[in-house]
Amino acid sequence: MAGKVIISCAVTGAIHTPSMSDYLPITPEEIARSSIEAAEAGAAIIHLHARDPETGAPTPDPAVFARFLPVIKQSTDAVVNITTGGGLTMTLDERLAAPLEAKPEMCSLNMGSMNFNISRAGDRVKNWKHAWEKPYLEGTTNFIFRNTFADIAGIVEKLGKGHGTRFEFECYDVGHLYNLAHCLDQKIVEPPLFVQTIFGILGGIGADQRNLLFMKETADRLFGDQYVWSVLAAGRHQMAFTTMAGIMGGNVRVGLEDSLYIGRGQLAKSNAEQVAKIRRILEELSLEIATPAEARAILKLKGGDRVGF
Ligand code: KMH
Ligand code: ZN
Repeated sequence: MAGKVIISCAVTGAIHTPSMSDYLPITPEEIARSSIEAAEAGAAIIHLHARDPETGAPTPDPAVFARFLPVIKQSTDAVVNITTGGGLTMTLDERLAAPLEAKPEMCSLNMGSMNFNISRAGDRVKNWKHAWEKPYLEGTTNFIFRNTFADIAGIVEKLGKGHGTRFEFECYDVGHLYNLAHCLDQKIVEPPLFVQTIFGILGGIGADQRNLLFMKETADRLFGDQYVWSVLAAGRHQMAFTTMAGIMGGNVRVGLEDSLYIGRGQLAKSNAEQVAKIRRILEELSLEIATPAEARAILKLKGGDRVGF
């Protein structure tokens, strides 16, 4: 398994809004179909948020998740990873409602409180489809994405200890790596740690190549062989950063949550298109793609038959 690259695909997220791309999956049927296509294209892990089927607004409603989770499970072998970050207006209890019902193999776990400014994400939009979109984005100039140490420990307690869920540790800056190292030191979290280093969110570390090296060096120093490294980068940096991660021995995340584009000025028509592109690049570089079973073994996951959906 050594050297196999795990491709994660984050299919819809809570950053992009329906007016930014007609290809963003919104309804449970669209989210299921897009996830299945991404898995067929080579994604071993599907990272999921839910949206209100009418308005496309991010929703924490477990009933909406329940409309696509079983469909994905029945149609693919991919690891289902549910967000605990939710959407930018949700309380922590709301963020945890669906994961606690679904008890998935994997959940995201955001490793620090931070500014999370996506107010410019809609700059190219000429016609807004829904009234919520513009204020949702503009409101993030005054938004703190809350993830205190107590919040983090509580999530691990409820989902990790409670249901055997393991985590995609979302690290948006160097300090988040140190927060995770503290949790490892305190035995709050257990290795192997799946560390998702994130570049290019306004409020986190910038998408500068030297930062990629710096985050990797820091993670190596803090976690040694106790971690599995993955990279995502926002917007136009997505493919370059994931390619560099592959070359450096890391794993990658793509998907319309992180970027709506497939090339310069060209909207991606599906999540699968992005998965196929990074797969093609990695295979051209003689790297091998991990299957879901290999991803489960690498990350020590409990298995797709031990979830609540
Ligand atoms: N939206 C990404 C930058 C989460 O879902 O918990 C990070 C993310 C957060 O995926
Ligand atoms: Zn997410």
